[in-house]
Amino acid sequence: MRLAVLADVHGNLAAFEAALAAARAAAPDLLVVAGDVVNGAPDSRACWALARAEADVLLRGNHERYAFDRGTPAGDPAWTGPRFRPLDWTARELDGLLDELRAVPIAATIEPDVRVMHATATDDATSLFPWSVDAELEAAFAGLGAALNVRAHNHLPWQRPLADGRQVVSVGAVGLSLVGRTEAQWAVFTRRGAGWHVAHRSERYDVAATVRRFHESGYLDVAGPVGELFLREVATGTHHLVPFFRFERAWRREQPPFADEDAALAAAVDAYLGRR
Ligand SMILES: [Mn+2]
Repeated sequence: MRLAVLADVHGNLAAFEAALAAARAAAPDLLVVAGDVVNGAPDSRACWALARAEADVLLRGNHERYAFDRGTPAGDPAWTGPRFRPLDWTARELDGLLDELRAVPIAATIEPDVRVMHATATDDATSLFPWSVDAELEAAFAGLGAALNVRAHNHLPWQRPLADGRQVVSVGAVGLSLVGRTEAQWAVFTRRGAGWHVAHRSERYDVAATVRRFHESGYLDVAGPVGELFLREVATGTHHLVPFFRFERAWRREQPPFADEDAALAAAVDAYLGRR
């Protein structure tokens, strides 16, 4: 029994195609796409269509939820504001598909001893890292999940045992690698006796093709300054959104008032990128 798990595509079609080709070559019994297929890079619609066509099991993540809850009472009002302009592009891309996204689960039991999820078994946005304290990891899986729990969401490949011997494996990101290299990451699980062997995999892909899509699709005109930060993350394989928001908090304290939030954000991104 072999399982391929791909997650966190974030609209990066060239990366998704490369990871899918490698996953297919591994001849898995089941191919799972574990959420955050959309939002970030420009090609959310094409990535969603490819996920629907190729995945034996399709899960959604928090970024699908941002798209379908945006502008509804369930959504955060911030999701329609300047910081979420990339989501304007994504929502436009996904026109007519939002009910379909909403209908997809965040977790699934795919073998009696294997549960796959976007973040945790009951939540699509809980962050867990290799350096998370044991109590945090235990709390996220207390009474939940399976012998093998496969998650994604934080764009880092790692694995840790729980105190009771169950395993938590986090898979890296297909479309938004944040490990300092531009690569499409996924994982393959092979049953070995009573347990599972995991191999974290990474593929080279045509990063320049994805960068061109940012410039040629019209995305940057809609997504604005935060869209530029997504472009930086894709192009470099390093964090820019979290460092920017940290930078911005300090930077804003030194600035005069701005005419509006779009202007403030544009100036902050310019300052962060060293353009003024
Ligand atoms: Mn996520």
